[in-house]
Amino acid sequence: MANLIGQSVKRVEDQRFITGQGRYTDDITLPNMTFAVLVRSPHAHAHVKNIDSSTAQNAPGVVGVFTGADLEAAGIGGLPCGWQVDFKNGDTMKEPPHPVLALGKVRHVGDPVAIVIAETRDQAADAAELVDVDYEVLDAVVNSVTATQDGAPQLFDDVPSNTAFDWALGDAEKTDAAFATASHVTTLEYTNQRLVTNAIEPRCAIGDYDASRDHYTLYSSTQNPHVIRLLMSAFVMGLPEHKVRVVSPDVGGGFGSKIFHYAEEVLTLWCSMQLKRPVKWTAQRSESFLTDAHGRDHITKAELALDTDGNITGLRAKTYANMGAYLSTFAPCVPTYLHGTLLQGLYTTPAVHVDVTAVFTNTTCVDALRGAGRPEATYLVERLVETAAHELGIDPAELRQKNFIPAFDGVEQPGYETQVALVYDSGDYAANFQKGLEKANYADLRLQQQAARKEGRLMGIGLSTFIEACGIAPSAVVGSLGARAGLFESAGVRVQPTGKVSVYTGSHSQGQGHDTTFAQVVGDQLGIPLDDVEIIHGDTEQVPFGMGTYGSRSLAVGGMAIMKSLDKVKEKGAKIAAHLLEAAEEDLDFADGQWTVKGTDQSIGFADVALTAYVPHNYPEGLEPGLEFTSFYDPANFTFPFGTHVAVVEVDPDTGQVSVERYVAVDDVGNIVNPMIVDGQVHGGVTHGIAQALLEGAIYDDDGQLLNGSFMDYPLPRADELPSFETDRTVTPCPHNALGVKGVGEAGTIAATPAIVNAVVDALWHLGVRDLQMPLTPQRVWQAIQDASA
Ligand code: MCN
Repeated sequence: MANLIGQSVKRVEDQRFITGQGRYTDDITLPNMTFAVLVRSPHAHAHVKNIDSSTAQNAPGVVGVFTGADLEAAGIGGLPCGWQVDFKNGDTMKEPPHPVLALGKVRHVGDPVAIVIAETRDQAADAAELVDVDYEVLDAVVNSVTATQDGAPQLFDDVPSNTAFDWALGDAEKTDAAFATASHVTTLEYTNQRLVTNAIEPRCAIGDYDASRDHYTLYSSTQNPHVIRLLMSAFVMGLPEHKVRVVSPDVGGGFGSKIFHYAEEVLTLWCSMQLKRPVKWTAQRSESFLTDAHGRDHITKAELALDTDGNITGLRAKTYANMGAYLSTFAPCVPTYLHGTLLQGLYTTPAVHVDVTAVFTNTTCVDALRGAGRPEATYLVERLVETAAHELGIDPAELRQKNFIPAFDGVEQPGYETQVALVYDSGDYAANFQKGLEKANYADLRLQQQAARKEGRLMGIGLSTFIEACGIAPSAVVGSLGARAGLFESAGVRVQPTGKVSVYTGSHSQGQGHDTTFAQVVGDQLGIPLDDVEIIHGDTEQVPFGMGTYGSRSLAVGGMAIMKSLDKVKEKGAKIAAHLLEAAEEDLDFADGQWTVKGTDQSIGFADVALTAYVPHNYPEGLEPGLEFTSFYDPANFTFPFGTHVAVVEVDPDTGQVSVERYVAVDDVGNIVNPMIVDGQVHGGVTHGIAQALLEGAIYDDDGQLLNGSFMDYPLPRADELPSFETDRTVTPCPHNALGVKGVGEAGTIAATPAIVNAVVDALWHLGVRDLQMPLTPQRVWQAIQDASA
C-alpha cells in the first residue's frame, strides 16, 4: 500500500512475542542433544598450574570434558579482534591471544577454563564442580589508570604498562593555544562508569555437527550471524565457510552485547564435532554478568575553553578506556572512532583534541553497549557546557544557543566538517533546541525552580543536546581506520509468482521491530499490503550476507539495501508491464501497485506482472524470467541524528533521593518510517540513559571480584520510577540516503545520562555542589549536600 512510510503501524511481530510464541535459541531442542557447562575462573588473575578432570570425566551422564590444551592441539585459534587501532607512534596495536579456553593463565573472574558436557544440564553442572583446577593466584588490577602505572600487575608479558594502544585526534597545538588564551576554563574529572548490558534473554549457543554432510550449524543468540560465521570459520576454527551455517532466531535484546564473537559459540560447535551430538550452552544470569561484554568504563579529564563572551574556543580531553582482560570484537573502535570523533557535539568549537589510552585490566571485556562511545562523548561535552554555564553565571540554554553550528541541509549547503574527522550530514540544531525548550516550557520551569527553592525544595532542570553517528560507513573509509570488516548491508527481495514478497535482510532484529518497519518500506514502494510482505533474517543459509544490527544502522543501511533491490524489481517490472500493455516503458507511471499508461485508464497490477515473470509466455524478448534481486548498499557517510532533551528532577534534601519529574525528548532522526516504533526506541533508550545516571554501575573490588553480579545487587530501572516521557520531533532528512532517514535506536541513551546529571547538579549548584559522580545514588547525593554545606 502506498504511504505506508510514516504510519504508526502496530508491530506485526508482537502477536508472537506477547503470546509467548517467540522462538529463541534456548527454545531449540535437537534430537540427541547434550548440555554444556563451563568451568570458570573464580580468580581475576592466576596461573593455571594444572587441570585434573579425571573425576569429572567419570561422573554420571558426562560425555566429554575438554580444556584449552585440547583445543590448542586441535589447532583452534583464539577469538579475533575486528578493529585495529595502532599506537600514536605507528606501532601495531597490542592484541594478545584471547584463547577460547584459558591457556596457562586466567585474566578475569569468569574466564573459561574447561567445558563439561553431559546428558543433562544438571549433570554437567555437577561434574563441572569436580574439575580440579590448581591456580596460583596473582595480584589483580581493575582500574585503567592504575594499570598503566609502574609496579601494576601485568596481564601479558609483551604488553608494557598493560596498554593496548594509545590514540589521539584533533589539532593539539591549536587546542593548547585556545586554552592558553581562554578567559575561562572549565575542568571536569570523572569516571563514566562500567555498565552491564543485561539483555532479558541470556546468551545461548547450540553447536550441531552433521557428520553425514560434514556440515556445521551453530544456533546462537547473536546480533550478527554472518560476521560470527566469518570470524568463527575463517579465523578461529579453520572451517570452510560454505559448510558453516549460523542461525540466530528471535533474539531477546542485545543492546550491543550480542554483537561480539564469544567463546561458547566456538566451544559448542567444536565439541559437537568431537561428540557427534548437538551441544547446547545457555548462560546462567551470573555468567551473563561475568562474561557478556560490558560497556563504558572511561576515566576522563575534560576541559572547555571559553572567551569573555561565552564563545567556546576549545575542548580537550584525556581518557583512559578500560578494555577488560582481552580485546573484544569491536572494542578498539569504541573509545576512539565512536567517541573522539563526536567531541565537536553541536557546537562550532574551533579547536578540539582528544587523547585516549586503551588499557587491559583483570575485568570482563568491555565493548560496545547502546550508544558505544557516543554516550561517553555526549556526557563529556554536555557536562562541560552545562558546568561552564553555571560557572559563568550564564543560562545553560543561552550558552548553547550562542555556540550552535548554523543550520545546513547537506544539499544546498555542504555538510559540516568538524575538527575531529567527521562531516555531519544535515542539521538544524538551534531550531531543534528551540522546540525542546518550548515543549518543556523552559522559561516557566526556571520560574518554578525559583519558587521551589523558596519552599526549600531542590528542583533541577537539566539540558542535554546530542549528536550521534549512526550506520558507521563507508567501508573504504572505516577500512582505512582499522576496521577489519566492511560495513555495508545486503538485501534480497524475492517477488513470488503471486505477487507476495519475501525480503532477506542482513540486519537482524533483537526487538527493534524490523518485521514491521522493513515491511512498511516494501509495501510503500511496491504499493502492496503489509500482509503481503515477509521479512526473513538471522540465518546465513537464507540471507546472502549481512553485517548485523548495531550502531542504529538497520534502517539507514539495511533499509537502503532493500530499497536498492526494490528499485531493481520496479525497473524489471516496468519492462514486463510495458510489454503487456504494449506501451513504451517511459510512458508508464507506477503508483499504488499499478503500472498505468500515462493519460489512459490502461493499467496492470503488480501481482499480474509478478505472475508473468514466472509464467513468461507473453514476455519481453531477451528478458530473464523471475523477479528477484539481491543488492549491497554501502552508505556514503554516517547518518547524524541529533536532539534536545530536558530533564526535570527533584532531590530530597534529607535522603539524597532523586525523582525524575518530567522528561522531554525532541529528537531529529530525519524522515521516519514508523513514529510509534521510533517513540518506543526513544523511550527504551532514555530509560537506559537515566539508569546509567542514577542506578547502574559494575563494582569490582581490588581483587577483581564483581561485587554486584546479580539482579539482587545490580539495579535496573522500574517503570514506577520513571515519568511518562514527552516526545516530539524535528525532521531534517538525511541527504545521502533515498529514505532520508537517520538512526534512532541509541539516541535516548546518549542524551539522557547528561540530561539527568545536569539536572541534579542544577538542583544543588546553589548549595555549593559542583559535580557528582555517577551513578547518583541517594548516598552520594546526600553526601555531596552534606559536604557542600559543611
Ligand atoms: N526507524 C524508523 N525511522 C527512523 C529510524 C528508525 O522508523 N528514522 C525504526 C527502524 O526501522 C527500526 C527501529 O526504528 O525498526 C530502530 O532502527 P535503527 O535506528 O535503524 O536501529 P537498529 O534497528 O539498527 O537497532 C540497533 C539499535 C541499537 S544500536 C541498540 S544497542 C538497541 C536499539 O537499537 N538495542 C535494542 N534498540 C533496541 N531495542 C530493543 N528492543 N532491543 C535491543 O537490544
